[in-house]
Amino acid sequence: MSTHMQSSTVNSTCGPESSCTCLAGFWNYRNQECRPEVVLGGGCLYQGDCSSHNPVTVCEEGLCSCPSVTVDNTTYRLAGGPDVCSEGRVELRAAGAAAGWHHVCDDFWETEDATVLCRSLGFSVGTAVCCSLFGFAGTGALYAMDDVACLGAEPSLMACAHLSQHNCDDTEVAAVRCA
Ligand SMILES: [Ca+2]
Ligand SMILES: [Ca+2]
Repeated sequence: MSTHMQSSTVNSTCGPESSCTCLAGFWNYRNQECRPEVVLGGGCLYQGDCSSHNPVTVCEEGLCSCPSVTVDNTTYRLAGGPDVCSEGRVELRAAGAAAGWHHVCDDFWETEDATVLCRSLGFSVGTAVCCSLFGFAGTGALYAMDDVACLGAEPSLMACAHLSQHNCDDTEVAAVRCA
């Protein structure tokens, strides 16, 4: 939020006695600069670029992202959904896997699977969302899992029965709504 700047700067407004504040949509970086607040998926330099707009989001690899959680050497997060970070496509990165975030194929992607993923991210329940509602995998995207068959009580998605090989194209991206 806008707090007092030491002096006038770009994107600030100043009152009497050179009392300056950042304009709406900007945040005060160390009383030196009014930086733009950034929405989910936008480019960031500092954590405050993201959290000034939404305290839930984090600046990771230069983009405002939903926070990730690591369980048993695999890191999970949601992407492509609204700013609240309670829904989006499932992305994961396993230790030792090829660089970048990998996808989950939506074959047999169901309530139990979504719930395991959502619980590992700190929510209570999950609803399965199919068919790339929150974005496509993109050409050459990597899938880490297919035919996920959770029973519902597993600690993480990777702990569920699944195939590591897949037969999916880039429109078959598993997503969730968590609550
Ligand atoms: Ca399949
Ligand atoms: Ca399933």
